[in-house]
Amino acid sequence: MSRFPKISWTEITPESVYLNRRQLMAAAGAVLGAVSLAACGVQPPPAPAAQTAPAPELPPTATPDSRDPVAGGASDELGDPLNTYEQITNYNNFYEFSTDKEAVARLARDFPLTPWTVTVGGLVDSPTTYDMDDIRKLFDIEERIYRLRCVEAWSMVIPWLGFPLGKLLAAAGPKSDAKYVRFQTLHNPELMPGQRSAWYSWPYTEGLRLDEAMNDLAILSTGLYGKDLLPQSGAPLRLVVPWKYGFKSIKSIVSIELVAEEPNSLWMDAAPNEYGFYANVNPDVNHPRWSQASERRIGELGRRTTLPFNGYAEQVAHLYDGMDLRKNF
Ligand SMILES: Nc1nc2c(c(=O)[nH]1)N[C@H]1C(S)=C(S)[C@@H](COP(=O)(O)O)O[C@H]1N2
Ligand SMILES: [Mo]
Repeated sequence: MSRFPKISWTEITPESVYLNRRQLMAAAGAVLGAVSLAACGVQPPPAPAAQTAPAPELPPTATPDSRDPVAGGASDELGDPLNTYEQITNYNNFYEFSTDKEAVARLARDFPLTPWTVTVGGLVDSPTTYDMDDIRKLFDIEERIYRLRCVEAWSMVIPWLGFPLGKLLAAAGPKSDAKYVRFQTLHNPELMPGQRSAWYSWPYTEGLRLDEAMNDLAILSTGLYGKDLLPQSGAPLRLVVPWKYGFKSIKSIVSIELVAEEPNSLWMDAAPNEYGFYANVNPDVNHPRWSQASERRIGELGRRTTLPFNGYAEQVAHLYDGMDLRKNF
């Protein structure tokens, strides 16, 4: 599907030297160990984010002609302008650093990004440990302009750099009993002070059904606005699933595991009545404490109507044929 333009990656990184995939696999070493899901046994109290109304918003900071020159004047396929680099990198949900969206960038500034490895394991033929250089060499990085719709009812338009998650999964070779994909963020309370909070079942985990994960829209992102990701955006590698609420787009991933059963997520643990496994953007199903019918685009006054599947129904609605999307929220 090429409704999204490819950018000339040569402008961003030197011509890649492609590793022989088998050499890489051989070098990758041992299988991902069994990662135990944080089962605190204790039911964490409802999350702060889940207790407050939709968070206060940034004042509009940009006019259309102050956009970053890298993608100057560009818009998404609906004609909506991109949010600015400034907005995208200074208004972040990343609870490992802070629950204050405007404090995350500062608190994450010194988060070390090297060395960084991502293990791909579980029910796969070829378990692999990648470092970020491997990933940048093996997968063609392209630009994808996507809307990001937070469950708190704000949204942005972001020009990501990344590659289809499905390509990485195909390289691992899912076994026939693999039905879901489970993602995990780094767990290191020394580097991520928010992880000292006992309110959540760290590390942050998320999951997708395998067919969702294989959909071309689901990407692993390494950058935005033509630059490598900054820590606050989930560097060095984060998921972006544009038809689901933003919390599914897990940041700073260290583990991707193919599993047989529907995995739990941090948000399902924290407030199962508020955050379901599917979390598809759905204006017809309200959050228990606020409406999902409309949203505020950061940088704009007023509200916009929220679109089913965040405007990507044509590409993804078929994944849910026959499902009750009120029950499977
Ligand atoms: N590890 C981790 N990933 C995360 C979060 C988080 O707190 N921790 N927040 C999620 C939420 S609620 C949203 S809306 C998006 C925000 O992404 P952005 O800050 O790049 O806009 O990241 C998601 N991924
Ligand atoms: Mo969110």
